[in-house]
Amino acid sequence: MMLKVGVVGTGMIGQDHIRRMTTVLAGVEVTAVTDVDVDTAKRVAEGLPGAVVHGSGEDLIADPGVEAVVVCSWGPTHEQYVLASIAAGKQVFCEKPLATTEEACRRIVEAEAAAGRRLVQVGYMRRYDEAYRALKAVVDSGRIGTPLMMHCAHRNASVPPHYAADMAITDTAVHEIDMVRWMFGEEIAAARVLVPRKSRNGGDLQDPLLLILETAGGAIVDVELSVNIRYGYDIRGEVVGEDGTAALGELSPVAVRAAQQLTTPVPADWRERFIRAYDIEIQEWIDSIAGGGSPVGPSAWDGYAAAVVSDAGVAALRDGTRVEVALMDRPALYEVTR
Ligand code: NAD
Ligand code: ISE
Repeated sequence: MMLKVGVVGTGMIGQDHIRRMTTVLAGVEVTAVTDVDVDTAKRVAEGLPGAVVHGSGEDLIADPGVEAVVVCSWGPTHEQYVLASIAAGKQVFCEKPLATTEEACRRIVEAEAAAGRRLVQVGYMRRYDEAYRALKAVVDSGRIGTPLMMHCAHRNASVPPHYAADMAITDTAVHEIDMVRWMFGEEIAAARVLVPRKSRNGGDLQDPLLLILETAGGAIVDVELSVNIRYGYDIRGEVVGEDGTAALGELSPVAVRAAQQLTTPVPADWRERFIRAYDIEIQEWIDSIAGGGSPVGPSAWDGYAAAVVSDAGVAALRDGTRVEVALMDRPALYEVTR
């Protein structure tokens, strides 16, 4: 049986997920697409025999030919499509962030809890990345002792024109926020932001930033956010434990020695760096919900918790202060997470 999926938002990641669902993954077909940019949606649909182009996300969600929804539109539009999917009783995979504010995520959590079953998965794909999984396995094994600190770097070669000041936290650092909660198995308790001098590559953006996160258990994580670094897409992470350290390895499968130089390629962007992680993430989502099951990946609660920390990060950036994080009580639906 093929799971019939409708995609809301046919931009960069929407097209990338459509490519993997149609040429890489099993048990899925894309039966409908929509985008506020109708021409883009129509062009994408040309490569999808039989797919319907809908005039709105709501129409797509109501389509009986759509069993599950993949939301790949801009962050501020996620809430409306996730809530509409829950109301329709349809499974929804929502690209990160779940929504761009705590209040919006809370409404999603409350709607899903009222529905009484998991219908939402959030696209935090680092949890599926081989290197991050290997790093977590070392941390969980106790081999480096209790983790005390983590150093991270999140570097984008460039960002699109609609990338606004807060997005360094809400759209970029939100990956580290989710990853740290998962890596340490703890909530994040407070955030601060340090502002170094500005890169000439960033235009009006304050770029780079240094986000400091404190976990509930007292570990400290620093995250360098450089979103116009030009040389490529570079994601780093090193956990410092009591007895040792563990870091994400160099990811290139090849190193070239020529003309007195040693070179290894740097990925161009997230599509290249995390290609396998996205494949595994979406395949596991399809497999978990096919036949009426529930998703087991990052939940609406994870999306909510990341948004609360991200709001704290935005406030810390604005006010230059340390901002504490306070989460609502976790509904029983989310007691079991992985
Ligand atoms: P994009 O601008 O390339 O594409 C977004 C598309 O959504 C555009 O075509 C736009 O016209 C459309 N859109 C905007 N508002 C809409 C609405 N109300 N209804 C329907 N369509 C609408 O952006 P992108 O890079 O593809 O990012 C899309 C989402 O995916 C963002 O939430 C982003 O954070 C997320 N993302 C995740 C990753 C990841 O690593 N997991 C990587 C890139 C993007
Ligand atoms: C983008 O939306 C992503 O999610 C990428 O993984 C991240 O590196 C980038 O900074 C975001 O804008």
